[in-house]
Amino acid sequence: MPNLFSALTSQSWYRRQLLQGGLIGLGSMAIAAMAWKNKTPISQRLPHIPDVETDPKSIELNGFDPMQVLRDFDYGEVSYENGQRVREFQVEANSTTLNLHAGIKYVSWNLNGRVPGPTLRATEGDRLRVIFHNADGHSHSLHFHGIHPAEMDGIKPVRHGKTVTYEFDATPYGVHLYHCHIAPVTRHIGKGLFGLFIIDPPEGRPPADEMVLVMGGYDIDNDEKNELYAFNGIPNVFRDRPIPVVQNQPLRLYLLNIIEFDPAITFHTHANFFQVYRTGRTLTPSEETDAITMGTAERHILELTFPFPGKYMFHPHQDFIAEHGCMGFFNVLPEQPT
Ligand SMILES: [Cu+2]
Repeated sequence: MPNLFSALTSQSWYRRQLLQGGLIGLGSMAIAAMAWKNKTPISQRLPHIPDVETDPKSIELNGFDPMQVLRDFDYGEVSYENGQRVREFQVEANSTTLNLHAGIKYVSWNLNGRVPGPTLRATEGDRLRVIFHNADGHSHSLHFHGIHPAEMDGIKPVRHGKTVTYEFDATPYGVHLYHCHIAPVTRHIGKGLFGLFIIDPPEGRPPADEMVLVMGGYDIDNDEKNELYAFNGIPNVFRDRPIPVVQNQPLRLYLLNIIEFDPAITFHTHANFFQVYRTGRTLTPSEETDAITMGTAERHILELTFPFPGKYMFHPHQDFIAEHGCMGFFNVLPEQPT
């Protein structure tokens, strides 16, 4: 039985985030120390991250576990050049078979063996160096959203066995995405070649239990319609294994819609409202709602806190999509008395 309220785990997790984000300093350590004693407002307290066990069956069936994808941020290998922080990322395209449903095997094209690919994360102003190796049989590329020169836009095919380096500065802060941009893009994205690309503002954001939710669709029979949908790559995982979170604790969702063929969908949370930071481009929320409409490639930061323990559903309100795999629950665990 895992210790769901492991202070040590949460502290080390948060410290690691600070270190990897390059934000650590005496000030933030002081905030951390005070917050741990609950002497600061809830918005500045350290998050309690429930331990989540990896599902060996998911690894065996698909090569990855969507529950791991949830809170996994890749900060790259950090170095400094001429006073600028450089983050170097390794991304490899390949093909793997996913078990999307009982009896439905699907050959995905993916990045680093998972759908979505790694969540690349940097701070505004960092230099990004993304080393992309194409180990797959088809030509692919990595096209980043954000602002960068044309030659780094990632629309040229990278052939099987070739390696290219995309290099540019991280700007503007927000929640972005990257994806393969080889035609037909519907097919290359639909088969799994996409991921989130988070650029933190220089001043950071308040502590929260942060997680990644990527909504994707699968056109199993090549009829240009999706038959299955998923959060983080595998249908119904968070329906069958609700995401543990803690009562009265801020949650920050980095949410992307990368569903092809369906022009737009919504994202809805049960029994709660969330704050919306459109494209993550603001530090204060612009809207509060419980259902937000997102076209393909739209992404937002959503923040919410559950005041009551229990299981709460989340899903697109195009209910066909929810009923075909894009549905999950938060399992809100009671807050421990302090
Ligand atoms: Cu591709």
